Amino acid sequence: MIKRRKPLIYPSLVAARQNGRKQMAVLIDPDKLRLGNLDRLLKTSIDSGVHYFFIGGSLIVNNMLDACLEIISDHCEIPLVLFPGNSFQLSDKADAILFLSLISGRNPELLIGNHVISAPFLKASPLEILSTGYMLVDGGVETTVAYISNTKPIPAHKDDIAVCTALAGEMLGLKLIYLDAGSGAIRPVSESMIEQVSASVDIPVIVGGGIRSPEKALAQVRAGADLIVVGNALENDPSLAGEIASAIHGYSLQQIT
Ligand code: 1GP
Repeated sequence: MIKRRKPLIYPSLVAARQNGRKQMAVLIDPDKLRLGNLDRLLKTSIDSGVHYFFIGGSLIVNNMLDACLEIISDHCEIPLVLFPGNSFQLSDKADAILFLSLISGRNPELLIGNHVISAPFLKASPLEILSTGYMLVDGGVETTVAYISNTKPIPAHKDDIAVCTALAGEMLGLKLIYLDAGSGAIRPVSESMIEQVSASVDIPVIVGGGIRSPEKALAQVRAGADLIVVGNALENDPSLAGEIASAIHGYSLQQIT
């Protein structure tokens, strides 16, 4: 049996939801890595207290996954969570994996098929398995995930569909809900949808896609997001990670005091 390196992530996500402490993950696509930018992004993330790195992408262009995980874990103790675009993006060099079921879509391979294929590898690995109801929401532009997954996102204004989908995911035993407008979305998930979904379920709610400013991140945590994911906007401006993390820490402090 391989020993886990770091404390489990799920209890910390649940505790954060219960006590109103909001969290932030920086999404790194290993295939879009430019080493200069990665150094800056790591330094900013460490200095500003980013909670997690999510690692993954929709395509495998350079097969940099293991190298990326090694570089990050050589620099810091921030937990590394795989956010796999497909069942090839697996590595036991991470700490955990979002075991995503694409519950907004009706593609059986992404609801259960890929999970069957990867289950034996994951069972034997030291990875913490975070079963996640992954919900794509229309972000105003067709995203890579929507195209590759061959699924339609939930229309941006259909809060009721999002609520029912999240409820069904929770009832099926999924441990997290991830509302994603998709990387590079023009229109992030609406505050109204986040508010209604977050109020309907007890499990932690992750929100990502198109977040480009501390103001938008704050609006989303105020609406009920427990964990904000930011990727695309940091590729050209790693310092933004620090600004968004400060805003989220500031909000969490206000809730506690
Ligand atoms: C995408 O939620 C993530 O799956 C992050 O989106 O890259 O637009 O920040 P961005």
